[in-house]
Amino acid sequence: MKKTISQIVSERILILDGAMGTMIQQYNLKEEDFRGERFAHIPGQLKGNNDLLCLTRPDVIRDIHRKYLEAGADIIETNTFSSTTVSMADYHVEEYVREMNLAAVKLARDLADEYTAKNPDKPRFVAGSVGPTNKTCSMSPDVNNPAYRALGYDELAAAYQQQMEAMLEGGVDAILIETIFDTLNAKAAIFAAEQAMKAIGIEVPVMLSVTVSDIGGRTLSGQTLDAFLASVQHANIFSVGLNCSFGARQLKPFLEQLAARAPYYISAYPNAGLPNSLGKYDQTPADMAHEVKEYIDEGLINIIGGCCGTTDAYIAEYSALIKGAKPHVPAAKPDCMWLSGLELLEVKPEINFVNVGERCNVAGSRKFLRLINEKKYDEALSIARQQVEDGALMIDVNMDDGLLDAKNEMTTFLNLIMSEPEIARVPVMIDSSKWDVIVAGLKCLQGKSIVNSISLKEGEEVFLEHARTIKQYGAAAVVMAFDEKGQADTAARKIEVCQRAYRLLVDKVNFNPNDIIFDPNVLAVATGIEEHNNYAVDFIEATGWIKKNLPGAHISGGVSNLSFSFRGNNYIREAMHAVFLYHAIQQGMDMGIVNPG
Ligand code: THG
Repeated sequence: MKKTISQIVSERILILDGAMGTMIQQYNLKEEDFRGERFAHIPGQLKGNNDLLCLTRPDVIRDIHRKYLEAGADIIETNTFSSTTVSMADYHVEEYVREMNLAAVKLARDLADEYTAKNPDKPRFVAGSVGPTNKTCSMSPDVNNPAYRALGYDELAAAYQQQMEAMLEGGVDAILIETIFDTLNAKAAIFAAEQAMKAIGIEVPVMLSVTVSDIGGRTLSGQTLDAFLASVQHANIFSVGLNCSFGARQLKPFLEQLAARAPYYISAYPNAGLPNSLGKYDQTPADMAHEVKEYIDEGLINIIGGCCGTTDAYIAEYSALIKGAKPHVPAAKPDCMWLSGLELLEVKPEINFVNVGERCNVAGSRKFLRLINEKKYDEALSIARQQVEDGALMIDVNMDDGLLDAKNEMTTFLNLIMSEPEIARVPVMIDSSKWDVIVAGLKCLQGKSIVNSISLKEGEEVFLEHARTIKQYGAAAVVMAFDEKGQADTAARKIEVCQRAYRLLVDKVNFNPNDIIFDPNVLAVATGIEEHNNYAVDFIEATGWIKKNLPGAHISGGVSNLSFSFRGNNYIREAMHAVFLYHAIQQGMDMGIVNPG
């Protein structure tokens, strides 16, 4: 039986192939080569549509794969970087996407198998190349309309799923989502990979490779690598790494950063140095090998290859370098909650308390409601910005108002936030009692967010379904102490509901316990009704119990609810909140929706 990538990767460093584009250039192909007779009728230019060569000049692609296999590559990538309807629409050939992927996989598969048969001790693998497409889900192409998106999450995920289903049918050994410049595109690809694997009934490892666009080590969409890791934490990932961006030397500090934190195998396929003034890469194979050797000597990697400018001559250098080298040992999984916007927010015991800004809530702020009603988004954004300036580590966004199109407003506002780096820095809590509003929100955010909220109000089935969806989109969840019988008010009821929800989430959904945030209901006290007077104490008691008995789970609450009876009297309200938090934090409350000002 041929060993799988997963079996071999812990034994030795694997060699991935080099660039496809650079190699294709060497064949000096013409428009007729790309077009063939088959695509004579397609308008516009087809030259440059490298993926189409799988259909029109398969001999060229086969030749390139063979060169890389000869050079010692363990893994070759299919020539499918742009083979999605989204990218192929530019060339008017989107209807051929499935066929392109099937043909591309077959070319690589046949050759890989041929080389494996020749030397079974060195099995060769095929990774299905999945590029970021030519559009971004997190940014607007229109400077005058920052809420606009040229591509939506659903459309992109559907395109990826079509591509990946063909790849799986063709027999790839892995799916490689590469040159990630926008984490939201990557999340749509991960989502699609899971759907495709389910539909086809074949599971293969999913590999991720990010490209950083500046020396600060951020993606084009502005995320740090640590924030990126939080965003994809929900997925079943085999390896993560970096490609393109820079040469091996310039990439190294970022690779170190990934290798130190990512609980996956690490890959790298840098460019052949930095491009010269003509855009050409002139680092020699020996120079590049010298730089790559540092990665290997320092135990940073498991999979090494090449990107722009590299050829089989570069890849041929690697066999000698990896001989006897120790593969990287993945970092341990985090034992705390990771959240992210453009930056990482790690919620660990040493962090005393996470302030979640409450003011971007149409039900909690008359001013915010008015601004959204009047479509004064600039001013509405300044409320978000002010909260972050005042120390909010996250912001809660709620558009639930009977007279608003909540789904639309949520999408617009979250898209706008993404264009404001000072706000987008922090993670978002998507607050709605309407499920479709929450899902719409999840499709806008590249970071790892919190869904606010789910509960057992409508029974176990709906609860489990919502939890599974949240997990699939990669978010944490606020779980309200609410069940079929209603809102839990006493400590005993709060404990009963939270314990039941915890068991369902952990046992049935395999939800990460660190991603569960219980909200045992901060209810208003001193309302004049006697039964309400112990509500705060009940919350605090339940908090202590949950913290001790439900490992990993966090505790949050809407603090301002406590003092609703004293609306207008902020002096009293603030004093009540301070006393409440003093006791609740001692019992383990570690998050709270508050007015950070
Ligand atoms: N748990 C969870 N989510 C929540 C709540 C909760 N989301 C909403 C709410 N409760 C928390 N947010 C607020 C926001 C504002 C106020 C209270 C809770 C508030 N607002 C002033 C008032 O109504 O007096 C606003 C005055 C104004 O500026 O208009 O008190 O419990 N998971």
